[in-house]
Amino acid sequence: MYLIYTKRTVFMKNSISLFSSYRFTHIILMLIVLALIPLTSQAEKREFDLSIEDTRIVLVGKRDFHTFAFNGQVPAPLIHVMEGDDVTVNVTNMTTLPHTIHWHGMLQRGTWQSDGVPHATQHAIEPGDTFTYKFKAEPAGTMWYHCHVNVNEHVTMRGMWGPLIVEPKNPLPIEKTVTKDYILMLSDWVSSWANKPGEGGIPGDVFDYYTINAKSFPETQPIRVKKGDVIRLRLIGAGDHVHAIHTHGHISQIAFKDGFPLDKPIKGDTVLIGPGERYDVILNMDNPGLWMIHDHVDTHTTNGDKPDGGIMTTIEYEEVGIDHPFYVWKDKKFVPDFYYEESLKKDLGMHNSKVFKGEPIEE
Ligand SMILES: [Cu+2]
Repeated sequence: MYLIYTKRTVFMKNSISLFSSYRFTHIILMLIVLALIPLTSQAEKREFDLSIEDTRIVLVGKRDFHTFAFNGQVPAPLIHVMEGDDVTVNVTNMTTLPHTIHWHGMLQRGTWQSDGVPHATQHAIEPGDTFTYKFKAEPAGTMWYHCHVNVNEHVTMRGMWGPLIVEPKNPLPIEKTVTKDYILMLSDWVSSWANKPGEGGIPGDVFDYYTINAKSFPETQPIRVKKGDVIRLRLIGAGDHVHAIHTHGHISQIAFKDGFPLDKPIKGDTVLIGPGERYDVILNMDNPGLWMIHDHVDTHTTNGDKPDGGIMTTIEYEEVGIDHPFYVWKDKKFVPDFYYEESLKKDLGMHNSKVFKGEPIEE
């Protein structure tokens, strides 16, 4: 009995000293955590205004399209925010048809009524009305936004889509190596509906134009690099077709699917991307030359009934230059920001881009 008592006393004494040292450590840790809170979890509040406007854009040559363009541009403005930010977007519909915006990829935890689906989460925004979306930017990654009304027409051939890039709080090592960042939104168009807003997008439609950021080759733009660059291509399937994006002369490392990092990047030379999907592909620029990037669905490299066109571009290395007699773009006027590469370097926020601005259509 005495023995037991002694053991218990010793045990209790040890427990008390353990407890107080534990409590001391605990308090110190709490103080450290409290001191770090303003640095780590300061969610910015960001508020943006988007209008939806009847706008005429040109895909290539004389091939124009009546679109319902966000802030009068196709693709829509870049929305670039930090993971965890509180985002508010006021959307004003200046067209004659109802619309919504779905924030594709956002989890909308606790904000399901900002998911932008007519008949499920809200009444569609009627002409002349404004609707406010509020959500937390999560998860991080390459996301996008698009109308969710009559998607077969509004998304497929009225240009109602744009990039939503949510920067991760803790970027992966592979992301930190990137020197140049590009967004490529892929879509498909049916020219017979080009100037019939409110119609189109039905089974049996004949798709005959294919675009990157709403332009068909040769009116797309090159990707200009130098040896040693590491480029990130953020591919976004914004249309109705599957695309097989083939890059010549380089190893494509698929590092993210729908914004989520893969445990190990998948290496390849062709990336198959379907409607709604995103793939972030990282490539080391280690092979100076002029190299094609194109859709390997061969009919997607035509404009109407004529090759070459559609989803095609090139990687141009500074080291080899463009002054070669055979090179299709040797005299081309270079337009920076065609892949949002300039906008992505700006401070976080929403960035309109003159490159994508169309002509207003007066009713
Ligand atoms: Cu719409």
